[in-house]
Amino acid sequence: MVSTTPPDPKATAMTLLMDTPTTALTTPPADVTEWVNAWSEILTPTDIVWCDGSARERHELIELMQSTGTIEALNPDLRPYSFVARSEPTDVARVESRTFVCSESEDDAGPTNNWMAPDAMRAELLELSQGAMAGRTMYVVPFSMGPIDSPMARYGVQITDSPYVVVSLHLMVRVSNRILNAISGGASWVKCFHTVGAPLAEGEKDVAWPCNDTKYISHFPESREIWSFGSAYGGNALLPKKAFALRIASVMARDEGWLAEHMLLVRITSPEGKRYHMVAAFPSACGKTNFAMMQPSLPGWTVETLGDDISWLAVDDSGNLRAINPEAGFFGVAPGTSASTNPVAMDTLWGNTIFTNVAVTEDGDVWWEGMSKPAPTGLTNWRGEAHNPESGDPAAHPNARFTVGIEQCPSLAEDWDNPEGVVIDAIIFGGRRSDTVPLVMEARDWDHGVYLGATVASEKTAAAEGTVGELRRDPFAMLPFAGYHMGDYMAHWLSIGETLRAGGKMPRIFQVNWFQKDDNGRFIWPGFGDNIRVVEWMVKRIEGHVGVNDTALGLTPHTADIDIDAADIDQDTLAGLLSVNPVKAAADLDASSEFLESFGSKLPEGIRRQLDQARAKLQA
Ligand code: OXD
Ligand code: MN
Repeated sequence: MVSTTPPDPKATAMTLLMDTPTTALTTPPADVTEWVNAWSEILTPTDIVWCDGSARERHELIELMQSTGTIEALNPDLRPYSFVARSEPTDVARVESRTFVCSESEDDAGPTNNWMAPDAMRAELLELSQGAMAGRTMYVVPFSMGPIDSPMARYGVQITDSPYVVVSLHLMVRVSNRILNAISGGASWVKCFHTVGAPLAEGEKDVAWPCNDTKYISHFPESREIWSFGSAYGGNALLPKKAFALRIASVMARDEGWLAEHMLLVRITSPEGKRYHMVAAFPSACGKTNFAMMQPSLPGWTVETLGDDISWLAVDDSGNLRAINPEAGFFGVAPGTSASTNPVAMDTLWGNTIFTNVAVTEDGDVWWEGMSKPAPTGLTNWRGEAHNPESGDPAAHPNARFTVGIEQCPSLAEDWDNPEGVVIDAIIFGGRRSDTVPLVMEARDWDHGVYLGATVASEKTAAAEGTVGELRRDPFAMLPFAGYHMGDYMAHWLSIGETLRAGGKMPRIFQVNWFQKDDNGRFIWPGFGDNIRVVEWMVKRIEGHVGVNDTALGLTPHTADIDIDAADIDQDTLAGLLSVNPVKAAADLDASSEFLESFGSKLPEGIRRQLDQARAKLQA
């Protein structure tokens, strides 16, 4: 991007800490240029800027957004080179009701996705998009999901009229000209079109957060395209994240024989120095970022961060399951993050961070519910108004977020960018359940593990619109993210098991639930750094050091095998957390079964067998 003003040296020094190496762009690839020109004719932007991912480009956009009021600088002495954005109150979360999978056949989208015929969706969006970028700049952002040149990486280009989105992409993914050069060399790419859908008339003054009441987040799996209209928020607008790395990538993964999953990725090192790599799928806002940055409470254990939200997994030539994190940054939920729940995240956010919908303190720093108690006085709330503590309203929106580059994370594994990825020892599924699901269970084998993933349910959080607390079935934490029929998706998981059985190391599969509550509605398990106690048990299982109870639901620990020394919990309480209540389990099985049966003939035989076995075990 051509600069008009030289960046401030102090700011540059900081932004350079996390700069993406760029390469001079030769000529943009013909197919990308053609696509950009075709959209430009429809959208009629004032100008087109090809982005290169450089610190200078980011700095210019940050200055531009400060001048339009999209972001405000925080106090540089407290939060250097960091900014707060306040969204429109109608644009605060993923809108699942406006998210569509437009496969050629409705059957391919399945009952868990909204579907519209691709031609009808294109026609509708083309009409809405006529002149939609008038008065705005169209940015062309080339990016790689995964280390550039990794065999597991996939490329994309996003066009957008939102500088907020461009800067967020700089922090979240690898933006670089190198991708355009790779595309010129024949690499395939995903076409990501995004507009906030808020054209400006001649001379019209812009608003701080342009968006449109009409929203569409539409996916065309066959042509590997995403068309997003009307929102500038998170997963609706940062298309490489949920739209590409999960919905479109899950289809690519089905076609090419790998897995694109809503999973964190960590390296655990035991006191003996042995390393284990684990992925864990929990629904949105259920603690993936906290787990990925865990500070273990057991001495001698370390957790290194490789990813906090998305993992791509593939069986390598030796038959082992390998994983990479396709992203390069965090778009984390701020409320609840504190020096005690996630000190690593707090350190990660020292500066160079865009905060969205958080509260701001009198001295110009950020604040959100759960960060400290009592709340400071004189807060400005997420809507930019003086916060009234009497109102009962939170000062920060419950889905307030931080956007920050991964390299600022103190617990980041040194080799996080390794194109080879890491070999996975354990896969963990989990949901937010007040009761019914024990603290931890191990699957009997791969197929039972797939069944545990298939039957995950979770109480809803603020990450998407809807009623917080309501229980919903969320298989593999992928309900809003699988880009094709959930029944076929389960069959694909079963088939990966077959491939793994044929050769390499079979990862163990576990299910966890950190969220059981007592009669007063308080969480029983201490969670956070104490979750290492459960991980330690998993490692003992992997090493064959401990036995299990074979319960109706799965293999549970002997109470004595979970180390609760110096934890705020006693043996009886732990025994309760590990126990299976047959009445609740039977009711849950009925609910799972009804949900899974809605897939009809697409429900794989392997899952149906597991349902039958679970019923037989519960009745025994
Ligand atoms: C997220 C989500 O933003 O899952 O990661 O909603
Ligand atoms: Mn997520």
